[in-house]
Amino acid sequence: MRIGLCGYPKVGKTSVFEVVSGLSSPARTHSASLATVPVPDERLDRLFSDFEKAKKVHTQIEYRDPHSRETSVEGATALSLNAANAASVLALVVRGFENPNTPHVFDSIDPVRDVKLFLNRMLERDITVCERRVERIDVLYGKAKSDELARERDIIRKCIGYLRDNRPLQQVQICPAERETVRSIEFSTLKSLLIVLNVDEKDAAASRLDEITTEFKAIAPEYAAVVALCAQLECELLELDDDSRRMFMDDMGMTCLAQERIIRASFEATETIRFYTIGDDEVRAWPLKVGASSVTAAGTVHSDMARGFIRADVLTYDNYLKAGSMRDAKTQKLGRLEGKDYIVADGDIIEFRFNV
Ligand SMILES: Nc1nc2c(ncn2[C@@H]2O[C@H](COP(=O)(O)OP(=O)(O)O)[C@@H](O)[C@H]2O)c(=O)[nH]1
Ligand SMILES: [Mg+2]
Repeated sequence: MRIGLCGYPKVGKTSVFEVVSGLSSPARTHSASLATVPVPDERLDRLFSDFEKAKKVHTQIEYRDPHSRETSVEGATALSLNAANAASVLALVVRGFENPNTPHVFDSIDPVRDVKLFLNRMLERDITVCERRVERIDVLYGKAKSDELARERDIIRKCIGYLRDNRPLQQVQICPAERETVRSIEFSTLKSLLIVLNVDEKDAAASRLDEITTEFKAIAPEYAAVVALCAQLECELLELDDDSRRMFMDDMGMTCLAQERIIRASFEATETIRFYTIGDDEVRAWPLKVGASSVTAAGTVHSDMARGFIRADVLTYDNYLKAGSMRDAKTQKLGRLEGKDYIVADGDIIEFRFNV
């Protein structure tokens, strides 16, 4: 699961990246810094403490922070959207902090305005990408007519209609078959959206962050998740030892570190659930798209398991807790066998039966 940080210059993208990566030294490519972080998971912790396996494997998220010296609004926007290709989530960082040393590109602080403007840019970008593809299809169609191309062009034209109506593609119904037909296009408005509001030091207290988040959710696009933090303070906190950090946080009215909140919010923005497997040497959490079937889940673990799929032995996490242990759940017959069309639920503990 990949998340691309994007936004205007000097809003705190790199600071937010440092917060999520916990200041550990990230990998660098020529165009971006990359950090892979585990998604906190209480269910996995509990399962792990029960099974005494060698390894605990969390679901992971990769964050990308594009390197950019680009200072023009146009250039920086295009660059950050292009850098997010291959990411399934955009983390749009907007600025709520004042800092006279680094003025905002629009000279004033107005995060609501910035979200609106950036969303417009995303819509415009998607329209441009669509129009380019239609031009290309016209050329190809002129050479050799095909139903496939005609269908693709129809779907793209429909998308252009939505986009011109100011509707991000996340908010319209595109069926999986249509999505598959236009898979060559990286729509930015089809990605999940997490708005990361980088607030001023004076707004860093937990109660104030809650207020701001609630206010922001009301004006943000319906499909977006919202998380607020003061990136500057959070970076400073990460450098302190535990005791000093606790004192500093108490002074500022901060209750928990933003690192965990951002990672959780990122995961929640992706419409992904987690299922669990207990292997010979590891207890593991796996990400899965909401609505995916047990055979897709099997394929996530290993392609052989999907190919030779027989049954999924499913224990819900609630039943596991009720029984208190896996063995008791087995003797009480709380698990059930499911076929390949079973829609996996968040928290399912699954043993796949397969034969290859
Ligand atoms: N006062 C204040 N300054 C911040 C905050 N977050 C970032 N900055 C500063 O703003 C400048 C730009 O931040 P940076 O993370 O490099 O932004 P980017 O260009 O979006 O990657 C840096 O000088 C940061 O120290 C914040 O929460 N409060
Ligand atoms: Mg940066």
